[in-house]
Amino acid sequence: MYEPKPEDKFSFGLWTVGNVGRDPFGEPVREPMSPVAIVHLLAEVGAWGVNLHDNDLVPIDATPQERDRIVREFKQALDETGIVVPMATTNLFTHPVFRDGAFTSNDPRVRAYALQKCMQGIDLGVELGAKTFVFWGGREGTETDASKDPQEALKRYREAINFLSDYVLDQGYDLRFALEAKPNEPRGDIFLPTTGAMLGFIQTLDHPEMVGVNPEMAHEHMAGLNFLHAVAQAWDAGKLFHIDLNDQNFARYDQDFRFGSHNLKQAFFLVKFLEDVGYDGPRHFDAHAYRTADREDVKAFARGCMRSYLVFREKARQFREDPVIQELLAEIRAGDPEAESFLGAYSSQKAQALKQHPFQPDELAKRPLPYEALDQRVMELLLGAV
Ligand code: GLT
Ligand code: MN
Ligand code: MN
Repeated sequence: MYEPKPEDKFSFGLWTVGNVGRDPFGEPVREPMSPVAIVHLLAEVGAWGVNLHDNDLVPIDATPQERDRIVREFKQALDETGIVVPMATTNLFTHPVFRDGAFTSNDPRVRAYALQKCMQGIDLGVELGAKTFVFWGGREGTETDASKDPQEALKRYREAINFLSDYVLDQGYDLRFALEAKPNEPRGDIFLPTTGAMLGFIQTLDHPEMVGVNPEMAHEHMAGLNFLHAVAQAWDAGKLFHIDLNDQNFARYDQDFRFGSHNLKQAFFLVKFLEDVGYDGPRHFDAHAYRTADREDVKAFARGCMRSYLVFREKARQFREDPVIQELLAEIRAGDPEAESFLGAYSSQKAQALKQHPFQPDELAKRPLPYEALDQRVMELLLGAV
């Protein structure tokens, strides 16, 4: 019941299971794994897909011959295992050239280099079968606002995404973009810090239909926000092109914990939402194992992400079938035909009738809202007490 299946579309980045455990205070704790070895590990644990940055696979200084050999060997591992590449992206943050950003760098040579790197990353992603291309602008930001005009930065950001959209169209690629927000880290303040900000920005682009979002649970939590609400807004806008599932303590650095490891309730309501609306895109775990983990424990981490998703999916089914919850919800959500006749689309007749309607707010305020009982029942369902 909790075994991952290809139709669950569970994917991991090369950078996630391959994470060597370096942090700002300490050296790597795990041996690096080759991309081919990671593909085999993912197949072993039952994943469906692998995502990558250009340089997770092809080193930034590889010759064209080396690139072709690496890609050939990687494709062979994909063929052998049946693992697919649903998403690709560009590393615009590791090399020192991007220390002041890529698309928003103050140096036009860096901005142009970033575009070149993205076009090559897009070519690579398409060659591997990716249908989604993510942009995470971790270095697009400032430590001091003396350094950049934020409006000019947005203009540069927009021009870059427009340029690359036109490149995709020009090449005839079947590829959509997904913008991933994060409030801070590595920059002091990153531009377009939340999924909501990204959704607003997308509407200012030349090809908004090609561009959606890749919300990450940990990133919204870093900003103290409700991830489910961000995802719901993205879904409502038709923009949930991809999703990064993980976990995170609020108000911390980017922890990228195993999905379901920390905020059980948030994870549950998120899975329930994705299942209820019928989201059928990749379920990408953008997380990494604790720094204490060895290779076996990394597998436990990867299996844990998928298993937790499936447990929450089963809990969502139980939620829908639980008589106590459904009875409480029926009571809470009971309609009122007269009041409903005032709602919905405007008409001047309706407005006049509504203005004259004698409401009794004191009476309305007495309606029971047993949210305590409801929440307790949900908690007991999650904890296995019912
Ligand atoms: C980096 C970041 C992630 C992004 C990846 C895509 S890279 O690991 O922390 O949230 O999704 O660029
Ligand atoms: Mn993260
Ligand atoms: Mn992410």
